[in-house]
Amino acid sequence: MASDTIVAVATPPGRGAIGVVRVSGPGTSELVARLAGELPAARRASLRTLRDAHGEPLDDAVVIRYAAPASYTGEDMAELQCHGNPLILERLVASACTLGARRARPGEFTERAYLNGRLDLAQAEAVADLIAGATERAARSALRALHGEFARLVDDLVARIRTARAELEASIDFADDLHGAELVTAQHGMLAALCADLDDVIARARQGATLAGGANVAIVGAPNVGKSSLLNRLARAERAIVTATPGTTRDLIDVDVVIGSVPVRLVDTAGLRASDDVIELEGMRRSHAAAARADLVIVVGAADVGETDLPEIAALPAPCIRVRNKIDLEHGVPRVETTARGPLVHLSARTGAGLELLVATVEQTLGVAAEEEGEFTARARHVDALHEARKELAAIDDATLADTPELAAERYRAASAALERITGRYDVEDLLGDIFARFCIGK
Ligand SMILES: Nc1nc2c(ncn2[C@@H]2O[C@H](COP(=O)(O)OP(=O)(O)OP(=O)(O)O)[C@@H](O)[C@H]2O)c(=O)[nH]1
Ligand SMILES: [Mg+2]
Repeated sequence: MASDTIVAVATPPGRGAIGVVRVSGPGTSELVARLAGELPAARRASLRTLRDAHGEPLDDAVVIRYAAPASYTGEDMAELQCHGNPLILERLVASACTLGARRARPGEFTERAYLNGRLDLAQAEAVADLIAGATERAARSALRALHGEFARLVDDLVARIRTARAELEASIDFADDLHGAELVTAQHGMLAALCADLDDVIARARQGATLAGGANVAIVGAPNVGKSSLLNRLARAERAIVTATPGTTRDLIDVDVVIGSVPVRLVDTAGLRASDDVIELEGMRRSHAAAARADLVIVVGAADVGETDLPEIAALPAPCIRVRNKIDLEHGVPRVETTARGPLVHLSARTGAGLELLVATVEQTLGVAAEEEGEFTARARHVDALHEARKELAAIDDATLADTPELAAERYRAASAALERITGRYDVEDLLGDIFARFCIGK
């Protein structure tokens, strides 16, 4: 438990009908009693005139007090609902500081909730995602993560890894209890099921990370194919200059848009072609860099420009969607073609025909096509930790199990440690309990 009491304005900056000041920590009751003249009952909305240390009235406020541990942070807490004037709120915070509180750091209320076991780490992160959610779907998914759906999946995997490890370690210590081949078969079964379920969680977490954190999408292609026109279409604003002159865009132009249900940072780039103009060359260098950084690259060609080969694009690590633009010039029909080099969307940035097909293809390629039951938001660090655990499990093979079970056990330990970093539950080893609980007394 923290020993100091923190205070902060909890509502957004600016004027509004109501502004809320939050207080948390052991000094809350005394502080509220000083401000409100007496201590209001817990969990009841009480109208009080708040006064500063000199008895000067600050504001009339609705005071709600929470007694530890039944509060967001797990500590004594109070919410003071004032009139939403930033000057009033600032005076109230300053008065609280005079009376012994200190200003909270960003996220400190949630940090305390985690430290006091009210939330696990993934849930604490979901709180931030819920607040930041750029789309309705992201907000819904963040709420599911906050309700612990993601943490439950991780906890379940950790429990199963521990069981597998406990059984393996038991067989090391009591070598004659289990026949070697039987052990390998049993471990095989557990490992296969674990890896399959872990892969499923990885796919879902990756999707959750895209929903919460968004994706970087670069638009590249030859000059004059309509890259900037496409960006403007998707941004629903004339953000980039469009002209009939090839080589119009010289620098990177990025806009934040929502494509389908994904927050996307969309980057328009300079057209790629042979050139000896220094400005254009620098622009192209940036185009390549943007494509290399992107989570998804949209490679644009056009009906009137002819097929241009961009070999350097083919080598990119990110998935590509190809676009054939300006189908209005060839009386083409909007459609998605499946090609050996990935999906090819026929559309017109000028008329907007086929744009919805591009949106759907982007969602599909980013793996967030349809909202799924139980979808949750996640972070890149969660995906990394899941991959790390997967790598450890993948390294446990028959030879390791049979010849060096200690090494296999160590890999199990590393895998669960990686997973427990997601929820922040990685602490003391209680594996011994796990092991011996599986034996009967006297054995
Ligand atoms: N008919 C038709 N013209 C288009 C379409 N999209 C873009 N254009 C035209 O194509 C020309 C080039 O468009 P831009 O969007 O500037 O092309 P860009 O790929 O950004 O070109 P650079 O910046 O030079 O690399 C402009 O005259 C646009 O009006 C389309 O769908 N149909
Ligand atoms: Mg352009």
